[in-house]
Amino acid sequence: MTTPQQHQYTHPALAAADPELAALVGAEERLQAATLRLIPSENYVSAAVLEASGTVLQNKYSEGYPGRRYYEGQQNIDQVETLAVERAKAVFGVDHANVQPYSGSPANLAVYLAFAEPGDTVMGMALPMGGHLTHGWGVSATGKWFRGVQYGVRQDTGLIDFDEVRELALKERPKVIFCGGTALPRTIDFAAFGEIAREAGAVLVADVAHIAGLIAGGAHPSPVPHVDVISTTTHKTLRGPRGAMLMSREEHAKALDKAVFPGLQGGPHNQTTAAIAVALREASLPSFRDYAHAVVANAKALADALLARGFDLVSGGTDNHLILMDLTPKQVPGKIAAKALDRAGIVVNYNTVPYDPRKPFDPSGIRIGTPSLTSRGLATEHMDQVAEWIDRGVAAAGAGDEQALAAVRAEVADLLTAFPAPGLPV
Ligand code: DSN
Repeated sequence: MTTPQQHQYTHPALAAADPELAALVGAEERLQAATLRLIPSENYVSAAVLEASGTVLQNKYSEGYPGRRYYEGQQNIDQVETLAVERAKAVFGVDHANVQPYSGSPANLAVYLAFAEPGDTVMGMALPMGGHLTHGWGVSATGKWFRGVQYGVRQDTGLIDFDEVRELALKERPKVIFCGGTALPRTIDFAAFGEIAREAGAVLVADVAHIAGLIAGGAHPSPVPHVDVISTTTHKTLRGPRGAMLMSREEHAKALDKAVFPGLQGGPHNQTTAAIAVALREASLPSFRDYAHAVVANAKALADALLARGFDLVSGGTDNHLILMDLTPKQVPGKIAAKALDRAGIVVNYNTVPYDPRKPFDPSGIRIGTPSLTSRGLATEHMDQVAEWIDRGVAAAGAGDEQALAAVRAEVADLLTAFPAPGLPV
């Protein structure tokens, strides 16, 4: 049981004012330090990003945009937001950036508000194929308020079939097409999507939330020459705070800005904007390029080590930070494997695989990725060990062997002591 005193050195005011909450923060710090975090959409932000997101910028209202606010006292806030915007433009090579969306789903909703009317046809990748809820999937507002048509991947290859995408786009004539997703292990062919969107007369949106850091670091091709809008969260491979950005050519700047505010949101979260600015500064440094390439090298090495142990990887491997595994051949359902791995100190999420015969809440697969372990400094030479732990964990899940899971947990924690996580107390 954590006592608040153990953590007073990191959050003294919090520990004094609210020991119960401070204890939970301390427990989470220890959990993040001692476990191998493989959820591909998670990461460790730097201490500088953490500090920026916990500043007095929190106290300020600033509806509007720099130089055009509805509240006074913006002498510093305007500069904070301008820094974030200018850094986003420089890192991604775009004309325009809006750093105010609260997160990825509101950012995508703003895109619809800018370019479509309720009832219009919109197109994106189906959620169980690797897309995102907000790409027009039925249970999301985007699938309820718009007519969502969905493409997928081929069953035999696990890859997007561009003949199918073209045929669907030309038949359905969507106003907006989304490319990108949440469980795509392969490079996104933005040029192919661009050609189809132009033929269909659609606005093309690249949702690069998962791969934004890889793009910034030159480890994934940039969508900029091929798409109308780029939507991204800032907290995945980009390693910033939980937030989002919309980027575009100048011609779409007004429509996007108007959609974010006043279309959907009120005051921007200035402490988050500041932390985004810090993360973007970090992303402009040579060390970030090394990190982005290391994320991919680690994922490829991990995929090879898993394949060597008989794991079935969707599309046969990975080009990026993410690996999607179908555990059917191992005869362990994804949820049972994910929960057992959690007990073994390896944090993953259960996930549908394309054409999954099981349900989303009890699917066949698990999804893993290498951003967090790379941020801790683990390298390709460690990936065989990681694959071995996953293999033992999945086997122990099938056999109900809690002792084996505990043994893996101890080994994981032991290795990780040599790789302190950014932003966490040592
Ligand atoms: N929740 C994010 C992910 O894990 O990929 C997508 O929104």
